[in-house]
Amino acid sequence: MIFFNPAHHLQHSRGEYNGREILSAFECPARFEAIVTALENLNFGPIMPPDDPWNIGPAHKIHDPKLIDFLQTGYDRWRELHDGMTDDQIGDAVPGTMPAATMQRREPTRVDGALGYWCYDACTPLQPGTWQAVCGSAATAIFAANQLIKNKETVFSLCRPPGHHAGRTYYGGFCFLNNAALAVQQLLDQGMHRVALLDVDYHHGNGSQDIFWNRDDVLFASIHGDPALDYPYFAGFADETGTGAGLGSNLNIPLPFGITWADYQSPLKKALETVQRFKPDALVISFGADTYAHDPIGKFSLETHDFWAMGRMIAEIDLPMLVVMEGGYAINALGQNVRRFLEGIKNIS
Ligand code: SP5
Ligand code: ZN
Repeated sequence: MIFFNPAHHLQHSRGEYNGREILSAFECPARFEAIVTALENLNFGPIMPPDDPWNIGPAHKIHDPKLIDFLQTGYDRWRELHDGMTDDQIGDAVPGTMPAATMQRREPTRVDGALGYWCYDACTPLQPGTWQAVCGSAATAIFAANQLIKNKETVFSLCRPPGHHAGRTYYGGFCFLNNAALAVQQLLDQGMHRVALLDVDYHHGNGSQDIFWNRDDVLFASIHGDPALDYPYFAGFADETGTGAGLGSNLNIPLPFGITWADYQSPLKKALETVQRFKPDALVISFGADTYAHDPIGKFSLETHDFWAMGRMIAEIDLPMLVVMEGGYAINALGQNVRRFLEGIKNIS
């Protein structure tokens, strides 16, 4: 079955500054439409919205409640700060100042400062409908987790906005709440004992790593562009292996630019062997198609047919699986890339 967020379009970033001009936003509603269109006649069961698009379930176990509250109220506070102006005049709420490592971590009382306390980059705007879109995306992943518990049959959660860059106390990277982490927690809360989270988005899933860093009931494994070279820059190195009870249940495999499917297979095999050794009850996959050769942000070189092989290789480990959509920005190929991945998982040629 496929679940999707009907409120996704309420998040529509106006653009990204590249130092010279504002480019049209990479993370945009058209991504979602392209995927839905490509999946329409896919033999993967019905495509449906979550039963309750406001149900963010175990969010308080995954995120600091103060972060959740900030996401919920942040735009209204931004609006109050610009008393008398319309939403269009005010524009999106984006931080301009983030604390450097040795500065004070105290939440500023005014929202324009608080933005930089909770959000670590400038491409993740709060807008009038952000909270609705974010809840809908989280609810989609949680509903998919409930379905997986019921049927044990692979489910796809078409989340937008994405989630894997959102950590326990921060948001960023187009992500607000961590949809995949919420799905993992929901599976555990519904009776599973151990869950693995495999992240094959081009970017390191720093938020997911942060959330499960000290836990031994969740394995986090990620294959991604080397953070010495690319976003998120400050997490994702191979020597990050977890702490406390979680020591050894975090695996990072950073790779250089230009990786082809021939290069990707053995890191993926290593990640899957680690997943199997963990003996999880289910596998959640943070899937991003930004590993595609012609992605405007990602710098790997996978082709559309390679996503089929990737899906096939992952499905061979034979666990109940929940696929959560993350990144992927080459709109004209995105639908096919997602479709081929799902077909690989289902072994549909
Ligand atoms: C979910 C996800 O994939 N988030 C990625 C966030 C990446 N944000 C930084 C993007 C920097 C884009 N630089 C544009 C270069 C265009 N040539
Ligand atoms: Zn990504």
